[in-house]
Amino acid sequence: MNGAFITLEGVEGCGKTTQMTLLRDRLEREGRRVLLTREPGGTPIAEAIRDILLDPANTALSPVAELLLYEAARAQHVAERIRPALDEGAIVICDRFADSTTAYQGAGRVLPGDTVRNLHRLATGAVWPDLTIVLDIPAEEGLKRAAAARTRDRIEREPLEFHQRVRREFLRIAESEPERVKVVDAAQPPEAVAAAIYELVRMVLEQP
Ligand code: T5A
Repeated sequence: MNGAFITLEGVEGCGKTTQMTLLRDRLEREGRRVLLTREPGGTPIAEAIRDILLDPANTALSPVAELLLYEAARAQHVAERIRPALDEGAIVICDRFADSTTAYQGAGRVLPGDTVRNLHRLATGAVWPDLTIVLDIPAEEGLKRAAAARTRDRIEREPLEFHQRVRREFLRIAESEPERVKVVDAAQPPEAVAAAIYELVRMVLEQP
């Protein structure tokens, strides 16, 4: 069976973590080898960078430093974990990837899109998702869910308009790359979201 690189994206609290676990369990029941991982993070070095990025105390972090740290974490993650797993034929399911940088740092922080794209190329090499699923929900609903689940991190503390720009950017990316990026309504009950995701993944895995 072939490996594949699948990423889940969306605003805060859209349900990525919940859905990744359900998807992993279902694919493993079919006998497939699956790696679940996340960004920022996924390796010890990238997790250390994650701590800096999400620490609410780091209010002095500049937008450009933030962008470079997300890409630095990604470069390490791709080199150390994602690329080797794909080379071994695993299905890699990643909680956020480069589209999050386009949405949060590009649209959210209003940094230049061409700079962000060039950094993606540098950090990822030729590793790019076969399928990206955007779990779409209004930003205020996602923030409510996330706040109910745990303490707010540095990015979650941004104002609602920031998160609304992020949501619009994910939808724009999906519109501009309809082959790779699919949108699923994340306001549905978890089982319905899981069924929609599985169907999209199945279609990619069954491609010759
Ligand atoms: N970031 C990340 C950038 O700015 N740039 C980048 O390049 C990258 C990679 C990461 C932060 O970094 C930013 C984005 C983020 O701000 P994180 O802790 O990984 O931080 O945060 P999130 O990715 O947003 O993860 P969350 O845990 O907040 O949200 P999830 O994983 O989308 O949601 P989940 O599954 O934990 O669910 C949240 C709550 O909702 C419930 C769950 O039970 C849980 O309580 N829920 C539902 N409730 C009703 N209906 C459903 N369908 C539900 N699904 C889940």
